[in-house]
Amino acid sequence: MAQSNDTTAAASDDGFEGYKFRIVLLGEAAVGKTSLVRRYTENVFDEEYKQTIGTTFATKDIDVTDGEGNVRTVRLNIWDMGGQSTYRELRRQFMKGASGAVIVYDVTRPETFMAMNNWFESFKEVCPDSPVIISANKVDLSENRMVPQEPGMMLRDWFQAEYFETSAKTGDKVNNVFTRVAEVVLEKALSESKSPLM
Ligand SMILES: Nc1nc2c(ncn2[C@@H]2O[C@H](COP(=O)(O)OP(=O)(O)O)[C@@H](O)[C@H]2O)c(=O)[nH]1
Ligand SMILES: [Mg+2]
Repeated sequence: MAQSNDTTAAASDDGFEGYKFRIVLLGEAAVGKTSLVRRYTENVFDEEYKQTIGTTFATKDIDVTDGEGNVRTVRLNIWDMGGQSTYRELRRQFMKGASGAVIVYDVTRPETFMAMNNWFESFKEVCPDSPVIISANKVDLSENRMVPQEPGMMLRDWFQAEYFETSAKTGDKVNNVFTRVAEVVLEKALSESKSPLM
């Protein structure tokens, strides 16, 4: 299931008609990947850190306006990788077939910023054509912020990715990240599909 129907527009076994995209959350441990997914899909936040064991999966249907102004319902299948991400082969399997990635760092921990390039490279190795969005997370912790905006902008230019400063705690820009991912991957799928849908 994890690797099928990534950009399939036709009706499938779950009865959903429309575009479905597999989106992966990447980044170092405890940067807030699970929290961002939970904020986005359930609108909750938990202060307590529970390490994600295995991968978790969430799904959300959203209406996205395409480049021609048509509203389309898009299903995001959002995958959040847990602690096994240190195993290269598992990481590759996890990324395989992803339409896009959200790569996350924690603005209070520079080492998580330093690891961004590694995540980006390994994603591009597996999914060279899939877009990436950068999330500079935990911006609510302004007193403890160690990574200012400028290095984030450099990453954005380097990755040619959009950059959002997010807080899973307050919800700041969390919807923007996922809405933008959906828009970008939809545009890409539409521009690639030779025959029109339905
Ligand atoms: N203050 C603050 N804490 C956060 C934020 N996002 C996550 N956390 C906390 O950081 C810890 C790790 O979050 P988690 O989502 O489990 O990280 P993951 O390992 O990347 O999935 C948890 O204690 C969360 O409550 C945020 O935006 N602001
Ligand atoms: Mg997690």
